[in-house]
Amino acid sequence: MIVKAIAAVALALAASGAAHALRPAPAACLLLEQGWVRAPMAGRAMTAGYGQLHNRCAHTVSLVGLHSAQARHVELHRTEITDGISRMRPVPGLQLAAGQHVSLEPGGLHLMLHGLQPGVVPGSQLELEIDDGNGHWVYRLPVRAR
Ligand SMILES: [Cu+2]
Repeated sequence: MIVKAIAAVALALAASGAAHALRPAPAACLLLEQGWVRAPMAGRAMTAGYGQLHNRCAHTVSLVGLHSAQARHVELHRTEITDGISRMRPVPGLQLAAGQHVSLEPGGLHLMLHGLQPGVVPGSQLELEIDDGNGHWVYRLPVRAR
């Protein structure tokens, strides 16, 4: 569930005077459903996040940016098995076709969070901001042991 849309709602509110009807805020194209973050191992400042990305718009949408105030940077990674060795590689500029679902799951595509703040522990929440080119959408993802 999207908990707030930072820029979009603020702009919509600023643009609507008291005498004008409130314009509907732009809607998110990309939704992250069932999102969660794996609690980092003790002493580690990185971890992964998962969920289902869904483009509910009728056109192709790019994942423009990922940010969290609780991590130095967030990127999209893909786990690949090469010669029996599991490696993770950054995936720049993911695009989803109209209506497409993409699963972020262990062993596949995932969110990679680097430089985590100390409070990211089981039972806490991590705020993740997704920029889909249509706005910045903020999610609060539960942090779980698994
Ligand atoms: Cu990774």
